[in-house]
Amino acid sequence: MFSKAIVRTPCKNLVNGLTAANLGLPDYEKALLQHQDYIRALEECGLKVTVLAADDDYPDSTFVEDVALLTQNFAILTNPGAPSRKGEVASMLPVLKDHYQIIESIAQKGTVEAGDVMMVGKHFYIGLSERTNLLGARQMIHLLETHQMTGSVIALTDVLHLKTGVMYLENNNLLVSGEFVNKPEFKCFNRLEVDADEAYAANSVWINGTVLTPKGFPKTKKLIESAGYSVREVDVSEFQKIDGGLSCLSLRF
Ligand code: CIR
Repeated sequence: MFSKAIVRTPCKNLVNGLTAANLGLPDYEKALLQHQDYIRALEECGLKVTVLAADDDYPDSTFVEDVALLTQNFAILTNPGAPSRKGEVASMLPVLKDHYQIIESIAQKGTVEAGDVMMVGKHFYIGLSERTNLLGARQMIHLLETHQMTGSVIALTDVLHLKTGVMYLENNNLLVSGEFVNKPEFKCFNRLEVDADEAYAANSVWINGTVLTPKGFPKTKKLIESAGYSVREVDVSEFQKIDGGLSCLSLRF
């Protein structure tokens, strides 16, 4: 169960966020409204939400999930692989100090964006992507092992981050799309396969029994409901335009 979340208000400079999507520029006012509803959804799931101020120096800074990995006992500040995002880490440190006594870091040359890190109990799958390299993943596994947890790497080629295409919904249920459908590493899970034309919704988030799912993906909503979850839709269309998924808008712990 989670009790808290951290989010960061989108900045005006959001329109300059990194993207490979061909969906046009985000509408800032709409993004702000969507972000407010996202916060409401987290609160409906019982989370106390810390809302950080917008930071125009970093267009992608609303995607807080990428800059830290939060576990029950300790936190790890990451080292984003995207050069324009590295500076986001410094301002997360004082925030985490309010919640954690132990804060580890990924050191230079090793890169990790925590959108590539999927928690399954005390095990963490780490995607090797354009943003997360083997050196960073090994550092993270070492840190996890130091704290009685484990990690393993997963190769990926088609999506930005691991959790863009696969999400653990607890109770052994794994939402999978595209290249993750037949990954041998995930054979042990009850896989819920997201249709290719709704692949964006593979990034849905389990929070205390409810699954937050992006609005506008009816087949995936039904799929998740049929697995026994209640679903809360959140419209995140403006974040999708800059490759942002639902999960990357918050740190949950
Ligand atoms: C980026 O490319 O870094 C941002 N525009 C989107 C980050 C999305 N993060 C995530 O899926 N974990």
